[in-house]
Amino acid sequence: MENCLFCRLVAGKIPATQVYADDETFAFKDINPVAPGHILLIPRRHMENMLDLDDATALAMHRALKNIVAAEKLEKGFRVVANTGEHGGQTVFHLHWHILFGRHMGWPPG
Ligand code: DGP
Repeated sequence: MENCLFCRLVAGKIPATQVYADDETFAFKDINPVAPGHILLIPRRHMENMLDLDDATALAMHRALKNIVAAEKLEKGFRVVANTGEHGGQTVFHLHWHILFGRHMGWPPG
């Protein structure tokens, strides 16, 4: 999608610090980190949010997540967040999983 920020980023039209890539997914550092480690994992194919996620892409996202957790040595733990829709606080409407790590996470979230 031409007007989607993350589609443009996956296509290399917007610079990003890549941390992981495979045929179906792409991961990069968040431009506005809210934790010492803040990675965004996205499907290469455009889909708006979690509700659009098909089984095959969900598996690919989970596999990518596990690869990133291993590569980043996140044995102390991490948090995955998928802000969805207006009340969920989503601002970029291409599905993305925030992978947050490097500190203790508070609860409840804001
Ligand atoms: P959300 O609010 O959940 O839709 O998260 C969108 C995230 O995307 C937010 O944490 C900031 C990040 N972001 C927005 N624009 C860019 C960009 O151009 N590059 C990178 N690396 N991250 C971006």
